[in-house]
Amino acid sequence: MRFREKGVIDYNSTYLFVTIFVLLLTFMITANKVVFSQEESSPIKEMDFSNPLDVYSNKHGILNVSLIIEEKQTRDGNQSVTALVYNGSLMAPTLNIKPGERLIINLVNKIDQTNLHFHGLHVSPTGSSDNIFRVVKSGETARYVIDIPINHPRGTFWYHPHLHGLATTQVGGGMSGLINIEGLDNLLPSTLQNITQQNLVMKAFPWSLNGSSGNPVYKWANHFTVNGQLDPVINISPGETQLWRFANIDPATFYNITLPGHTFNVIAEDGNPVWEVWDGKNLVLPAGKRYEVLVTGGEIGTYPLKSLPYNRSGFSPTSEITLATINVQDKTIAQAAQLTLSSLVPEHDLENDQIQTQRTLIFNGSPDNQTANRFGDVGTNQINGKVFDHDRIDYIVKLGDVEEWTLKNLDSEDHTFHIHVNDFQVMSVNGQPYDGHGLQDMVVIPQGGEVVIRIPFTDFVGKFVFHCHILPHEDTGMMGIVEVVDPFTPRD
Ligand SMILES: [Cu+2]
Repeated sequence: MRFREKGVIDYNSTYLFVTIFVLLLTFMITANKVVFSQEESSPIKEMDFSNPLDVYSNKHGILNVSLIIEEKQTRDGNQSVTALVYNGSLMAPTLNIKPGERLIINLVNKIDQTNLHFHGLHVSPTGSSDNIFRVVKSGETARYVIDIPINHPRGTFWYHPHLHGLATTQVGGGMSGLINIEGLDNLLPSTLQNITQQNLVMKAFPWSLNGSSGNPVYKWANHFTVNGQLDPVINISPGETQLWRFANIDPATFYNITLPGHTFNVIAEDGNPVWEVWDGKNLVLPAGKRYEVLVTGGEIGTYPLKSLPYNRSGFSPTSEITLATINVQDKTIAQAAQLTLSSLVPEHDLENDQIQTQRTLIFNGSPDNQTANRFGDVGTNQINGKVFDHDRIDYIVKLGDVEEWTLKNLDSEDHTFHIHVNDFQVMSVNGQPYDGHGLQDMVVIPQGGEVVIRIPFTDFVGKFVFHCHILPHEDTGMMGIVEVVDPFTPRD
């Protein structure tokens, strides 16, 4: 379904009457029972697990969309499940927009307080833009206006609520959707510009909100969906090259994906086209991570897109699971594309940039300081011995500075690092120099290890956050605030 601007249609009154009657009938049927077009493969009865709707900007360069948040009671086997959905579907709409355009969202909130974050976008963190300090109260409608810079990287991003303490249950309840900044294919050689593109959006269900003590708790999800479906079939021809967008928009699950007999040619990471294309046999996607890859169909047959066990986090499947089935079929004789591609954008290695400030951030859970939070978790997750405080600014950074941050993990499980607004380059992992392929907004901090990154703070002033993107860790304190200030403008 496309929300492109349509011309005026001149109905006569009979047509209009019939149209209104049909629409009313459709509404009455769907309002009474949420549509489930994928009943057999739907892990949760009576929820719509069909492919997400695609919405597009209009000819004036504006994408205007309403997101209505509702709570839906449903069942998973014998268990009662509360789902939190945008526009009635567990797969929220995919927002397709181009650099230089404006995204307007009317967020209609029919649940507890919430807000909205635009993960990975290089946009203003203030006012009605990507401002996670904003609170949208129950019953309120809030307007978000996001201006995408004309030079914004083309790639895959996503949106989700970002209210401290509620992020796990709201994202886990279903509230997350994809943003595609269009035009990545235009950076490919002409022979690859019209290839088939597919989204592979990973989300695990259900994250129950129902706790025995009356407090909501999250529980381990056991259904791993791709595009809202269990084990969907994805078609490709032998020798055909397709562009796949992998996105993990789950609150905490780590995936370690592989496709036997095939290689992923990574052309973008976290929405950043790479300056050096690289080949991966398997890709690790912690919650929040995106990779865009070229895949070329192998010999005719069916292949499981698998997630292999990833044992360095408490939030990953412990056994191998099949996420989707890749069907290589000889439907059309594809012309084998020449994958001589080496880069999509000019290299800008921050290795040679002048570093203004170095900082060290220590990530750890603190079992000695156990306090139960509202989710029933015990323990507090901290950065530099401090839990998140929305009234405390942890770091003040000058606009235009490049900083080097050393991220240390003292725990016996992996954490991740994500920062809003400005992406970073990974310089080293566990003391070994890292050959960065471009910028990224997510990195795994290995258990007991350390990662050094460099962050250019460009274009936008204001307050925003950095945190572990395992949302149960963020909700229990593993988050801090940075404020970017313009040294040439006096502060209030
Ligand atoms: Cu963590």
